[in-house]
Amino acid sequence: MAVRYELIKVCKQSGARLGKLHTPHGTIETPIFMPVGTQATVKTMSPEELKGMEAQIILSNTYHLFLRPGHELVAEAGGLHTFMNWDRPILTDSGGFQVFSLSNLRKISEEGVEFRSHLNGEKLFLSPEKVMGIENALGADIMMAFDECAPYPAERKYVEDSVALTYRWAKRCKEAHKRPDVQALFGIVQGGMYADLRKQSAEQLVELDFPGYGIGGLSVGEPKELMYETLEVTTPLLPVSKPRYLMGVGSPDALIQGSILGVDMFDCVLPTRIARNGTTMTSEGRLVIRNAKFTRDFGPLDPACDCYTCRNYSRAYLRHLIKADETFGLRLTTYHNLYFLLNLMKQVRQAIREDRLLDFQKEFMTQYYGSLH
Ligand code: PRF
Ligand code: ZN
Repeated sequence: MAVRYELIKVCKQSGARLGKLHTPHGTIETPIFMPVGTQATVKTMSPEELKGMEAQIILSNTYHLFLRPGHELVAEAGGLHTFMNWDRPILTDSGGFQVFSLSNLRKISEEGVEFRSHLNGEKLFLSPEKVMGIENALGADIMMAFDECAPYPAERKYVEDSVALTYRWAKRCKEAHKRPDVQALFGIVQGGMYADLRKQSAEQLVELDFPGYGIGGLSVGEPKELMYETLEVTTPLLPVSKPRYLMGVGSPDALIQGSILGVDMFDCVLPTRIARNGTTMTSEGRLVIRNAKFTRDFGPLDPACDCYTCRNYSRAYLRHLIKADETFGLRLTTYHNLYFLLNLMKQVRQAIREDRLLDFQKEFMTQYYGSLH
């Protein structure tokens, strides 16, 4: 078995889980936020910088690396870890989401998905077997099964079929996975916002006995309350002894509430994406650094933050760099935003340790959103 989850404790106040996930490239502490490195790089950050902010695991994408530069090339380089010079754990998503959100002219069949590349229009095909071949070639510590993520809203009949297909594909993924001793394959629970379909999907996947479970199909445009309700009926159906990963979710409030509902892993492009247009996350909420009111603000971006950016540069300087389209500005805001979320999760883990995650949530929400939401 490539990964082993160790449950350290459950927060007496909130029910959140504190754990460790042991992988071939080291142990990560959970709940955890995983920075996204779609193209085998976390945009603008070097691996040394990621280590400096204490990133423990990063995520990459099968869909993108399959299109460019191709998984054979990454394998030829010695795998993704060597190719990108990152020696800590990596998780690869399967493309089950990207193929639906990015590619053109998708045709889904029992066999797989035919689509056109969003880069050059080339006609391509992905099946569970093909995706396992790609993820085995990339060599991440954790690989995700090929699933179908239903859109929101979606008719019940559509979601029923998508749950059934996701199950059959998960079975085929498990059979096609060549290196279960060094790469852990996680199944993905779907089911849209239908509680009974979530239950069906979770039961089917648990029966296949994966070393961990993704929770997919959430944060696809539904109201946040509905996401939490759906999550609340899903996590109790998953084995206590296995990690749960809420896919594509990473706003500060969702990281805390997701942890409370029993999630161990999160990823999201939000911190890195908004950083590049000058939006930052601070202890007092979002701050848009381009704003004219920061022209002569020579104080740090976030006085409560001790990251490299906040220790060394002013809001005025960051504003200047971002307005002048300077690369260094993108790097500084990206560094801070990632540090902010990694640090938030560190505080979440400490609060679980001390059985006070609900108190922490209340404090954080008041400070960050100015209310309890
Ligand atoms: N499936 C996969 N990747 C994902 C999702 C999913 O449902 C989501 C949904 N938020 C993000 N990334 N394979
Ligand atoms: Zn900072």
